[in-house]
Amino acid sequence: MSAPADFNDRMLSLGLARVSEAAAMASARLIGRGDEQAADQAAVNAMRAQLNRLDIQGVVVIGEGERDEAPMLYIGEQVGTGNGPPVDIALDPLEGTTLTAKDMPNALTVIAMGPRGSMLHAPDVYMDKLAVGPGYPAGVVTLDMSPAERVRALAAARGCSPANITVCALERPRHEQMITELRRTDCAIRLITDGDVAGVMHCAEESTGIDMYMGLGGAPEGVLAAAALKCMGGQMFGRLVFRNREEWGRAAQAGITNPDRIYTRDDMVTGDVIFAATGVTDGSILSGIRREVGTLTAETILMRSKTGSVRRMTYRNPRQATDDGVSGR
Ligand code: VTB
Repeated sequence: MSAPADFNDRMLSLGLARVSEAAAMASARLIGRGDEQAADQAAVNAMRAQLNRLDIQGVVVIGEGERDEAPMLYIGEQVGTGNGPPVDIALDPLEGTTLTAKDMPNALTVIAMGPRGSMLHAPDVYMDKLAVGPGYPAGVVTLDMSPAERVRALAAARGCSPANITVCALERPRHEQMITELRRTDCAIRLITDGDVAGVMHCAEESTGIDMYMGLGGAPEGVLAAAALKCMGGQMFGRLVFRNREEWGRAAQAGITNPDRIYTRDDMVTGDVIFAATGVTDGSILSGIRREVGTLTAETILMRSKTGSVRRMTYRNPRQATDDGVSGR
């Protein structure tokens, strides 16, 4: 058997880009139509159809929920032709269904692939997340620091004042105290309504102006964000948050033994990974789907952790402007 780190990632990466492109193309006709579910389903169908064309023995480890509640791309679903390397797949066919339905910025389709057993099987609970971009000493900020301490530590490492630090966080009542504390440091806060995979990725792209991401969001999205940062560079930490016994029970079932464990980026994604995301609505990392008469154009970011390579690809397709985007021969 080949070493677990070698899963033909170089060849598979273009296929992965096709998968995320197809999902974005399919959800394009549902941008701004107020129907989250339809947008999600279109993305799921297209992603699944393309995934099943890849020569992999794929298993979805981060997906659209449990088998009973998700008709497709549920956790444990096998995808691919069955010929090829055994791989784990983490996906979110539409990260930001509300953003898509309301035509708000930063909706993405996201997918990551690594060798079997290389990704944390995160249950669908919250994760307390903290991320910074590349170039800082290890542990420059930690989950154990208070939000204000993190801002001061990052500012010191950057050689600037806290006023020059921008933090990104989900705008939620559960973050009120954190935001009040952050405000006292004089830092800037970019509040987002949804989509914290993009939120974390912002930290690794200087042009977004975001220095640090923090707060509670979905644990599955945390693993996807860790995969992205593993390719782009940067640090990420996550601690699962259980609101009740039922949530902890689900985590235990997924194999989690220590409820207080702090996962680093490399604990969440232990092997080499490839990652693709395609913009659905315009955002600070990717342009959204552009519709022109007769064509749809999509922008995809395609990355490999082994090499740290980051590609941006523009894909124009004349056919999918008229059909449902699931095709593609
Ligand atoms: C989080 C976040 C996602 O939805 O899961 C959020 O990680 C749900 O949080 O990026 P709430 O329970 O507070 O709504 C997203 O923002 C979008 O799926």
